[in-house]
Amino acid sequence: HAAEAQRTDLMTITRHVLNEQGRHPGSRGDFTILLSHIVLGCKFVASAVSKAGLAKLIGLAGETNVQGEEQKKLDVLSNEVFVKALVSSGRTCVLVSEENEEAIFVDPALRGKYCVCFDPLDGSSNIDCGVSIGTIFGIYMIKDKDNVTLEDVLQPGTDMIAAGYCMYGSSCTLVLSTGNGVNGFTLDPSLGEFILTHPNIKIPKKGKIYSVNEGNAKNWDGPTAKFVEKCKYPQDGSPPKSLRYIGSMVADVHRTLLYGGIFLYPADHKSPNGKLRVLYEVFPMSFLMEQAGGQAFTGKQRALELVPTKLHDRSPVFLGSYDDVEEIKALYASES
Ligand code: AHM
Ligand code: MG
Repeated sequence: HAAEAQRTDLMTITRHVLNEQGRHPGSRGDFTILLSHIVLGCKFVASAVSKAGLAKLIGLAGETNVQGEEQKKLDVLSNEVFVKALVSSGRTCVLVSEENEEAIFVDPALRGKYCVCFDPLDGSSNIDCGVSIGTIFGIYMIKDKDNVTLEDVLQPGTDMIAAGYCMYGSSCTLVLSTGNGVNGFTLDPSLGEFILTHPNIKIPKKGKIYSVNEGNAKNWDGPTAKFVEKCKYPQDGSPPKSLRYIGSMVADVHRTLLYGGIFLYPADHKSPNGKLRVLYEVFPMSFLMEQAGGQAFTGKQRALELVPTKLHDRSPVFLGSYDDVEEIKALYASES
């Protein structure tokens, strides 16, 4: 009867977070309110993404529509929705978005204590062919909301209090950690609610998959090249690993989290800091990996211990199963 009970006793994301927050004495529901505004943004994007093909045809987004009005691209539209949802929550004081050069300081009248760093629509080059894309977010608490500066945003990932992503794929999945493990929720479109479907996600200790853009191989450094060579031609009698690379970070990380393995966006001679952005790509995903029992490494240090100096700083990243990340760490250690 357990399954029957689950079907009628729906654990929505709001209920889950309220339960979690209820354990903190003095909690006033601010985080729950903030999250419900993030969830609203995710639902909007999910709906827009599912109509993206149609929209092209009938002009909902993209080019000029039938009325001849300029329509916004999906990533620009998604960004506006998230910024407005976050500001109107009354719980944020500063926002960092991949789409905005500068940080957004919320009007003092609407200020709350949270800082949210986000990529509203990551992997947007994949939209036109229907491949999974996602939203990534990391949340910090600000010390003094009346005196907030850029410095408050340039905190190490270890200071994050929550992180997550929403993947717009064959189903819409929101994966969240508030620092107490990782949980996955799937959008039930008929209810418009995210329901807990993946409680307490733990990444397998060792994986059978590696995920990297091998087209960059000629520019890789020694340890990355050696690691990938070992994935393909293991010397210890183990079978070679499979390669999976979607080119959409949320989808590649989601698979890594559920199936195990390692995702790499390394440095190379052309991009010495890799490609992915620290505040809203590397940090949230590293936080989730650690919370699921995996690791995240930059080639030099634990990824979450980086201290960004600029809003859109980049860093190489190797994240995934504990043992697989140990291997790349050993290769970098033996090189220096
Ligand atoms: P974007 O923010 O411009 O969409 O770029 C980020 C994306 C990630 O989703 C993905 O992991 C990476 O770029 C793929 O890069 P590449 O095409 O160089 O392999
Ligand atoms: Mg991005």
